[in-house]
Amino acid sequence: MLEYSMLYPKATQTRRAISLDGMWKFCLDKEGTGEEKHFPDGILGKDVIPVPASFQDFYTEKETREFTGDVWYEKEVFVPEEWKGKKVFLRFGAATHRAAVFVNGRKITEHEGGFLPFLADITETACYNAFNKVVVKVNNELTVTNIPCGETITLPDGRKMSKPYFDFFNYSGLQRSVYLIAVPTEYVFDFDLTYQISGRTAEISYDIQTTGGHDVSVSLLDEDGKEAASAKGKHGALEVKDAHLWQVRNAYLYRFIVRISDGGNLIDEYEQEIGIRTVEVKGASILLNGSPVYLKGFGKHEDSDIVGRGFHIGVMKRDFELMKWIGANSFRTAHYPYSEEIYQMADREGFLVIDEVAAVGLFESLMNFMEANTGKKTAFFEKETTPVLLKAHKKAIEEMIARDKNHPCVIAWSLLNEPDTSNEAAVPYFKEVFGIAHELDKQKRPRTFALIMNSVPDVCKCYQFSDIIALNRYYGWYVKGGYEISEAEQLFRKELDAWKALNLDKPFVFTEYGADTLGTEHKLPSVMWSQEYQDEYLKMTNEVFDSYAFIKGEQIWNFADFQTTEGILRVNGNKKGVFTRQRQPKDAAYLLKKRWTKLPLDYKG
Ligand code: GCB
Repeated sequence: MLEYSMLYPKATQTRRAISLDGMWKFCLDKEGTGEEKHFPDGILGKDVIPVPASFQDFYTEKETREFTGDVWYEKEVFVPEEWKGKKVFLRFGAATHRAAVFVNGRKITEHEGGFLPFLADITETACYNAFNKVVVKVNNELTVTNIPCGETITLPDGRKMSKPYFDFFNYSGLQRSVYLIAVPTEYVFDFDLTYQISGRTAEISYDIQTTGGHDVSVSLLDEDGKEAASAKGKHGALEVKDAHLWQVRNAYLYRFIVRISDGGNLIDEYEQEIGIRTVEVKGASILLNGSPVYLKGFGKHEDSDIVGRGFHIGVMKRDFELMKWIGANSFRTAHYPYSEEIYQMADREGFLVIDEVAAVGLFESLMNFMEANTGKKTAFFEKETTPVLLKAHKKAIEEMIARDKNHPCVIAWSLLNEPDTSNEAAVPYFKEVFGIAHELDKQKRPRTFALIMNSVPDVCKCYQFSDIIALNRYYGWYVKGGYEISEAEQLFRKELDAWKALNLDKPFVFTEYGADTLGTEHKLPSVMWSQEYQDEYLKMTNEVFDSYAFIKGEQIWNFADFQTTEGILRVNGNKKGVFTRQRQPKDAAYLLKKRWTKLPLDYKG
């Protein structure tokens, strides 16, 4: 059972939502003694920083960028007098990776996990008609007991350092929007929708949770604002005649409105845009509204200059425009649930989203994806601490599904990225993780996880859990790159033949493939890292994709270049982007545009 409502903050007739985005006071806590120094009553210094944003890339000192430990935020927040008698919350879109929230010196709540929202109930603590001091301690240390996994080491001079088991910079802070919200004491807490379509009629079954016993009614408005259906009761069904379906890159959004009332008095009202669509896996097909779809698109990151992993509304817009331009229809939220506004945009633009929980780095080594080929014996899921990790992982899945389940764009859950599946110890872990996703999602969306390159048929103990087999493969890059690319192709086909021989009768999607490419580099004939090689690599890969009927999607790694930890394998970041970090096309973008704008939606259907 959820601790708090995950519904997106919205002002309605009965609710208020005030954005607290903007400048917040900020300081690092180098000694980790903020509490002793009474930071909850007010933090040190006069520095201010934008929220939402990662704190790292604003500063010119490397010590700040690489800082690992506690950072503190503070803001004066006015709570209106007329909110007395309502429930008042602070809502954090995310605090990476964990946070403690204090109001007027009192600790209100803590939250673990850096990519999902949480509420701090300040109804009792807030001073009304007055300013309140909100202080947030955010900690960005990596551990093996929370996701994403990594380590925090201490350098000889005593400074802490993050050692991610994953390939993206450990950006952190208040990276998403913060709201002050007020809702009635009896309010809409959560709802689930499921769809059935027969001919031109759709049935929307709904299940609403409120915090009280008063009557509930629901109403559905079409895009012209006309009522398409209505019903009474917390549970029931709406019949929509001549339903407009939510289709790929052709979205139709209805407004779903829930009201609680006491006779003629409105107690609470909430509304959300929804799309009528079904999604299922049948044999080797992914079906949307009963018709096969082929996924074209990207593994992405929330990553851009200056704001790091901070949500940036302009970057989001540019990314969607580029995805439309190139002919993409889908993306995976690698490697964590993204900002909620991105799903709202995907709903509006008709993109298919594989929603990934932050379970990345579940492998026993640093830059683990590189060591996967070395045969090093690993047993990640056999640690003493595994049960603690599992608990955190399941909680994150619960929060992700609660947050995202009513987005039409979400067509599948990705429950892990590149875990260690070479050992039987992974099996009971997977059972739990896949089980909880199935249980919590009333739409029973397909579940998947991205298989690391050594997870081939005779090694991987867990692919049977997946409804869609998702492969991350780098033949022609990590395996036999450059002049050896013809051998890479042979090995690639050999692996796919082995999968084919299993006759799994499931769809396969490539959730990663790609080659690092410098936007500045041209070379004829090609060398690895040049734009010519990225094209050569893609031509080979695309031919392989086209020769196997069970491959039902291609999501290249990555949409854009992104920041990673520094090291000899990365030239100031991962350069596998089809676009640069500044969102300009590399040559490969034109090659993909040519291919993707031609491939029909039901390709190989
Ligand atoms: C992977 C990881 C991804 C890396 C990518 C790469 O397998 O899932 O996080 O960035 O490879 O470029 O090496």
